[in-house]
Amino acid sequence: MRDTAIKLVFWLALLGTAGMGAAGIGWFQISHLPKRTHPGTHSTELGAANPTFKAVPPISGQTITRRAMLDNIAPMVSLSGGTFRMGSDTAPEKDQRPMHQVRLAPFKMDAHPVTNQQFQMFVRETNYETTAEQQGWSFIFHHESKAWVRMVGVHWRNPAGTNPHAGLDSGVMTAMLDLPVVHVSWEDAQAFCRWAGKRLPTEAEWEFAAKGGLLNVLYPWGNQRQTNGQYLANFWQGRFPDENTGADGFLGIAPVGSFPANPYGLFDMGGNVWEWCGDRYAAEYYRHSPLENPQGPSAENGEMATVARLMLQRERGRYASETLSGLEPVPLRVIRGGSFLSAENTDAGYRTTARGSQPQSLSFQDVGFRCAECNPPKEPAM
Ligand SMILES: [Ca+2]
Repeated sequence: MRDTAIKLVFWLALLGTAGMGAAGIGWFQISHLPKRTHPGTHSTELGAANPTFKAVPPISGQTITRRAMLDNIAPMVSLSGGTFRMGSDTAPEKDQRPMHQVRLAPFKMDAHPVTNQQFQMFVRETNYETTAEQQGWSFIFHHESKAWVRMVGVHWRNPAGTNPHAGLDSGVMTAMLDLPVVHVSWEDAQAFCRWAGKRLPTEAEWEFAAKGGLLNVLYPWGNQRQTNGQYLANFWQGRFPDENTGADGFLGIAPVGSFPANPYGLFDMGGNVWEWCGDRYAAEYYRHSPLENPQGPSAENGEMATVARLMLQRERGRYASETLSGLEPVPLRVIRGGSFLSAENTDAGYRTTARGSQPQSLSFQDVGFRCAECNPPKEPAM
């Protein structure tokens, strides 16, 4: 199944027959991330269907002070760069082929995904509103219907949709501070990075970092899913979506750094939350990506999620096109690392070479990000 599992396929349907008690709910089922969410979530009617694009805050003279505060709670790791082999000729997904040589300049990467505490700093300073907050919904995996649903009222401060009071101020509950921020679109991640004086990692940087200097390592922690009987990352044990054994100690998202770092000193490079990369996504990109510091396909060559593309799925299953009639074509951006909802029988996204993608203006309960920067630093280009 994995040869098709990593591909992004949208199904749009009415959920009125799915037993959720709310007719007219549109939903996507995304085959590479079929997941179960927290129990107790309830779907309500949809918000606006068309995500809003936002301007990012400009870099100001406050950046240096801000960086000092950020570095205190979010250290970065210096990576030497150099040459490595990217991709896989043996993985079932064709978008990982061919394995090819890449040479990277030195760079720095956040030691762990951006946390709610960091994102809260950003929001309090800028009054930034995320895509999910603007459009009024975000994606959650609904375990009863076994599908991804757009759930009203879900955003980074209310990730499970269970707190009706979330959002009354810009804060999050103390217990959430060390969790990776989720329900952030690629555009939200870009805005945070600009504010922090950083940028998103490229996909090549992400894979280089995940491998930790190990040759062709399957997972960031080694070549076996368990080490001495222990799981070294937060992913899904059991057959998704029916059984989540929590054998790694976490049924949902884990605080960052709950598991050992990889040899480069980077935490959570496999599992916990998917992470946005700067690159556009194209399944064929590795066939012609450059040797030096690849940045992903151009705007012309990157794949898009469009109404037309969704319409193509019409013959394959149930959907209601009406709810998305306002959608504009949106670039797909790379996501990496898998999440707490990634399982061996689905995407196994925690493999170092596994590629995922999502439309840049959508947000999900298991997609976050971490920042990178050139070393020595320079003005972010993205
Ligand atoms: Ca887990």
